[in-house]
Amino acid sequence: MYALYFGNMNYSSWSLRPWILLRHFDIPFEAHRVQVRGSGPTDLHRSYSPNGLVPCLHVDGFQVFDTLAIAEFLAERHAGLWPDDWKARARARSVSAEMHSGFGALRSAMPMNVRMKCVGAELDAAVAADVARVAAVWTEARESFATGDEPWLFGAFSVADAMFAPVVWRFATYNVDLPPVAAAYRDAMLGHPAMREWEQGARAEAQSMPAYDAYASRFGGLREGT
Ligand SMILES: N[C@@H](CCC(=O)N[C@@H](CS)C(=O)NCC(=O)O)C(=O)O
Repeated sequence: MYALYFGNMNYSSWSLRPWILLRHFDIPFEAHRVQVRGSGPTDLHRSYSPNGLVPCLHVDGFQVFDTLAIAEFLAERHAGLWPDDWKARARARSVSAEMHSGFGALRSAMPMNVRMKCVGAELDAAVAADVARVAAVWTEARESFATGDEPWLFGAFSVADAMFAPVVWRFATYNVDLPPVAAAYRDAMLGHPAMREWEQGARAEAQSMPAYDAYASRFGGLREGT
């Protein structure tokens, strides 16, 4: 039996990735939601996660930590988490690794904050470059590798979709303009039942982190009615 230790649904972007993967593939798990502080590793997290961070997956008590390792571990045990075609699979792995190690400007300028819907604002050059790269990754995946009718990056839902799920929230939250193929993919992801479930979970959380909520002022304030 799996147990997933994950952070606040509103703020913990890394936590969303294994959570949506488990949900999409209907893999049962015990959910252990913990509070993140918005900083680095802590002794509290070390009590259930060796690197002091969430997410961490427990498998019959054994701890698998770091998002990409959790995804690879699950892909070894459950069919269909990576695309079947070798080129699509290689590209899905490349962009998942790129997401895991890159996009620092985007990540620090737009922390995930699912509840917060901003008006939007012009992006600085480094952030705009990251947004353009994500849009290019999504567009290439959809146009060159997605087969069949499903709307996900490589056709069938894969680890790559899970890796970019928090970026979908960032683009929606901070109202970032996207080219058409990337915008259609964002909208498909926003309609995914597990993304809706994650949003409901985020909205029901009592904890707020003022330092992150303050980012709204850099993005034109909150949209009316949100
Ligand atoms: N490289 C790690 C990053 C994990 C990470 O930074 N997790 C954050 C939450 S999103 C955390 O646990 N921070 C400690 C805290 O804020 O309390 C991974 O891929 O899982």
